[in-house]
Amino acid sequence: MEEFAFVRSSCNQASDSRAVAWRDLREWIALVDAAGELRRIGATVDPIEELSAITFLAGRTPETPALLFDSLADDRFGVRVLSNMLGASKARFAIAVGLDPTLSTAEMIARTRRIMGQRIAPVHVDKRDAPVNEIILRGDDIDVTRFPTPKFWPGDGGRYIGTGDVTFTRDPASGRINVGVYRQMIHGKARIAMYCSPGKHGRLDREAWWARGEPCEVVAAYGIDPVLFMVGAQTFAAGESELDVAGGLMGRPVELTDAEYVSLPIPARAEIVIEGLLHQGDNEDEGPLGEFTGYYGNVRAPQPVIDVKAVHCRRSPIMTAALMARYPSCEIGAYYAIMRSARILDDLERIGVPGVIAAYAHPAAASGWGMAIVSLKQQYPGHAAQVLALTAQCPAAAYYTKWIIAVDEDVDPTDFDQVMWALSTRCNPSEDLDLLRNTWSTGLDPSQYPPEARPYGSKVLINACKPHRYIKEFPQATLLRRETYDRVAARWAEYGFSDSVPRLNVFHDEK
Ligand SMILES: Cc1cc2nc3c(=O)[nH]c(=O)nc-3n(C[C@H](O)[C@H](O)[C@H](O)COP(=O)(O)O)c2cc1C
Ligand SMILES: [Mn+2]
Repeated sequence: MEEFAFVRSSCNQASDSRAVAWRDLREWIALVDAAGELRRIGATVDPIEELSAITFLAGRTPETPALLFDSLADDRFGVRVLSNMLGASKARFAIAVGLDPTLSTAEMIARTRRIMGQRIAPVHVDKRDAPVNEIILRGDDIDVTRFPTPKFWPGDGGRYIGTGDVTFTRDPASGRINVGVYRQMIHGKARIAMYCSPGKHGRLDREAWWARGEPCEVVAAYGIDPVLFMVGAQTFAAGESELDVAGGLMGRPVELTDAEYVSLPIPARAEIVIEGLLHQGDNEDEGPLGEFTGYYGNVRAPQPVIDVKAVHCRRSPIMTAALMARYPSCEIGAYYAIMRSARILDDLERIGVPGVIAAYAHPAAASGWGMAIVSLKQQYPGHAAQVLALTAQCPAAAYYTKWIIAVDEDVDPTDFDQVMWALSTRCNPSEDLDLLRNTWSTGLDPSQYPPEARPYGSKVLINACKPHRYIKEFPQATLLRRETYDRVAARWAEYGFSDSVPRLNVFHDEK
């Protein structure tokens, strides 16, 4: 059980000498290729619906490698597209953050808590040393429509250059640089509409600039390494820069360099970067886009446009494209589940509730947003109900999550079969379910009508722990004796099994 235990994660500085073995997307691709985690597709592929169809079909299992499309129809610049970069793969997440890819999901969550608590500030490199400056386009030379940009789903509103992207904005008051993943649809040679939902930091920054009567500077990268992408996709505190979190996760600083037009820095080793301005009132119709829910999201509506002032790219740049679809074909997969689960455990530890062992937000539940499962060692009456209520509303889990399930310490939340067993044998629905109403949710959840009701959600708290009142009388689970397990494990090959013996965490207890 040790690997499920809380790992203290309160250190705020780099406290180990661990640094990842890659510096940018290309070096990371070389590592995943060497690990058998990359498939190159040499056939010429149409970025309009064919690239996404291949990604969707190939991605129907979590083991599918990342897909590097070397040849796109009608492309004259040698652009390549990487899809399923991280997807549902634990191994590629591990390679990105320098963890052992063979760790179990529960172990990865524990290690992720440790490294996600570290902060390393970015470093500045000279413009001339920045690979992203191999090609720089300004003024009339800018034409983003020449990139072989995917259209993913038949009903999408256009070509989405920004899906596997990151966007930098600055808070005018504090100077903090935010990194967010916000979708971006092409409208013209130098016009890209960006959708940022209410409350997102990029949107708060933009509104703060406009309130001062000034345009909002943005930098967006459309070919980016997996760690900046992952931290851009997670919610950190509004005042915190995801650049420092990325540095902590990598064990080395993010490299930034000066831009051509805006005062924001640009990521020095990115593949494709644009700089531009968001002017208040300059909008274009944007959307819809097939989303992580498996449905088209918001209807077509006016969104602010990036007025592109400069384009930077490497030669034969690699665009990162994130397919949004039902798990496991979705780019919000294993890494998101691991990081969200780590953050839920951080929140519960900060609140100080005792006995919490593990947590998991399974990616099949709408990319980890739909469900959170927490295991605990029940220590007092009402303990499970307390853990359920706190999990439901802690900052890391409150958004969207509809199903909050508590299980005992002998049930591994990362193993759906075990959770189903607990739900079916320890939960009595007439006693063990509670409802929360009018909770924080999203317009992308299509389960409520009329649609205007949607930003408000509801949550069910499911106590699938042994009933605490009868915990002493509750039947013992059928478990192996430790000695028997050890004896059988030692003879496993002798019996003719070629695989390794299954690991067990709990054994028969004589008392
Ligand atoms: C592939 C992908 C696409 C996303 N698209 C959007 C989007 O279009 N608009 C949005 O507001 N959030 C989107 N998100 C979620 C945000 O990136 C996420 O909420 C993140 O926390 C935003 O950063 P912030 O907390 O600094 O605002 C997307 C996430 C991923 C992984
Ligand atoms: Mn942020």
